Amino acid sequence: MPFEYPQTKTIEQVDTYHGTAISDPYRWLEDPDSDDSRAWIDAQNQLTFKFLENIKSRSKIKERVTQLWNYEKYGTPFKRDRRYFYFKNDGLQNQSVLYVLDDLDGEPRVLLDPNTLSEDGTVALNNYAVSEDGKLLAYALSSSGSDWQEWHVRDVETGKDLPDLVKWSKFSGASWTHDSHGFFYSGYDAPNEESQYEDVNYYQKLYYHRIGTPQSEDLLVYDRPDRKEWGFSGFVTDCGRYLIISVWRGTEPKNLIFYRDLQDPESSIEELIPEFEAQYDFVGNDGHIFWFRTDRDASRYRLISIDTVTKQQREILPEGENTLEFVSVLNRQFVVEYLKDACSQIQIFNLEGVLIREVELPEIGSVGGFGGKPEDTETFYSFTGFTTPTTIYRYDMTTGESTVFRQPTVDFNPDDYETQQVFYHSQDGTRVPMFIVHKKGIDRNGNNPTYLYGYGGFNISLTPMFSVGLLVWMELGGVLAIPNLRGGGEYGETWHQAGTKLNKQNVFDDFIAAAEWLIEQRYTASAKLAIGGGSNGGLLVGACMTQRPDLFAAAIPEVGVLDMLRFHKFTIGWAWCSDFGSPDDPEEFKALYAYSPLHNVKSGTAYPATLLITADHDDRVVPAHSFKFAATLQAADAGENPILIRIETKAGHGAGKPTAKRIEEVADKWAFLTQVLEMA
Ligand code: X98
Repeated sequence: MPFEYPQTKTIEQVDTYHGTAISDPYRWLEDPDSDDSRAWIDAQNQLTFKFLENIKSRSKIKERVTQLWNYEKYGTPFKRDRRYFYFKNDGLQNQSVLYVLDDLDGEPRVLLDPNTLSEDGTVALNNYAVSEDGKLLAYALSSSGSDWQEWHVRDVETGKDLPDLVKWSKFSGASWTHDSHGFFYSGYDAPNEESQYEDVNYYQKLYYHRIGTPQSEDLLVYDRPDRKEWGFSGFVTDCGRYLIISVWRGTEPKNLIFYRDLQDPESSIEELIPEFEAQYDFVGNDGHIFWFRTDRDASRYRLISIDTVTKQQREILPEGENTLEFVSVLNRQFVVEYLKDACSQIQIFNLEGVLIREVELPEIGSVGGFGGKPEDTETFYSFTGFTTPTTIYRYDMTTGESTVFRQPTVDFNPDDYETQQVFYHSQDGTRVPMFIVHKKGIDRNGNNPTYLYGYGGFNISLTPMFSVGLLVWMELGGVLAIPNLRGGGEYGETWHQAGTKLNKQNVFDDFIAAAEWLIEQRYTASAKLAIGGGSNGGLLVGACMTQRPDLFAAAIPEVGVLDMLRFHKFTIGWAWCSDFGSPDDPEEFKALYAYSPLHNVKSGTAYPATLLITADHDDRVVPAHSFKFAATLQAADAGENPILIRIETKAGHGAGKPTAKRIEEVADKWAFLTQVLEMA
């Protein structure tokens, strides 16, 4: 039986792009608050949730996800003065709780429990910074998953909030001056409240908030009314002397570096890297010698120093075979994370760049942490893999000894699973790595339900990680396949660029080639193959399902960018022109129009069973993308598969989503797939 979808009105809306007339009949869905849009959202959700509730396997899946999710999760501890701070989630708490230890042998105290801030867990801690003396916590809250942040300040000793409040901050951390008198942060002019989740974000400004004063008195540190696309992040060096200002222009991986000497009240802002020529990540400094991780003349990055007095640059770690991902300074040594075929490797070098030792890791996986101050001899790191729940290690920089600090117990046996990394060739011959994970001993009978997940953009690397959701998929007998597509950061900036702008089709070709390889290698068949991805990965899914509707049985595009002609008109969308190119450029328009999922839906085609996922407060990728794509697919589809859209309420792009909502969503996704892939 074909599906009966809600009636969706069409309007006459035609725009001309570089001589091509293109209609946009569902433009009215771009206003999520109109009566018509609200009625449409309700009707779609009713259809979707009715379909999902009727799936027999759903309650069992939800039960199992809940059971597995219920384990203690720790974050990596960090130290300020004599105090230790760490996050912990008991298991099913909607939001993790920030604890403080006044000294290592002391009793942990709750410093901030976001669960107390809303009934439903939709107020989340979005960012935070503890002052150098460990006495004050600046913390940013976000509501309903929005990117907007409100900064508050808490006294660590008493656990009480100070009256300070900073609003209309976005895309910002906080960095304290070492006198603990205040912190640097970034923000925007107050938006129109009615359209705050849609309006475009330009003209970011860098401010200093002085504790005990109202926001109206915050010091404007840097702004550029002549450069609407410039954004600023302010960072106080570990020595406390300098303010580093990194200037960004959207998600382009190139930035400027300015700095100011905070010791000298007469000092001005110095332009150390005055041109957008490469990426420069500030690593640390030894007086006036600043260290940077950079891709200047090094696609896979290298470590350099710049003498701010003589302006002389020196190379400390040259570009190597592996991608230099991250550097920190601890015990006056460099701790360096490399990515080797998308897996972490940790090496420690002295300040001259001489290798001291490697940190042995338990298996193929991903590392986080290694935070701390340049003089610290103790640090913490996390390790995770597809079947290894995140474990926290304490690391002694003087002996090189790792000891388990917190190891979670999760109700499954990792030995029942196998993880492998394969390499396949894409359409143009490029060798692409792919992780494949499944229960041990599955039959390569060409019939296993398979979830092919990708991202492919913005220099972001997909590295192994533990996820209860993915584990449940494998418990259901599913194969998990994650290729490291071009556009990602796995092999450096060249690999990233190979999946951007006029080369974006490479990303889709890599994903399609992964699907074809999995079929050829008899893991699965089209009838059992589902594709998924979120955000830029939602675009990936949208593009591939419209290019090859025959190749996949199911598609789950989450919070996707799907209208490639209008993405730049909402919130921070303009920032992604660095990867996508701009619809305003004739050549880039041609490339965008050729793959834009919304513009490549063909009437009379049978599309894979589709579950679009979005949320009403997603102000990173506005839900209009998913609304318009859903309406277009439903109108065009000639097959019998469901085309559904699930619109979460009081939720955003994903960050800060409460556990209860995450569990419901995973249960819905796997229930949908068990149904449409006919997994008995
Ligand atoms: C973003 O759009 C990231 C958004 N964003 C940030 C922060 N800084 C930014 C600077 C420039 C542009 C975007 C920025 O979150 C930030 C800085 C300090 C502290 C916290 C945040 N991203 C892309 C995205 O969301 C890719 C990943 C990050 N997309 C959605 C790309 C297409 C779909």
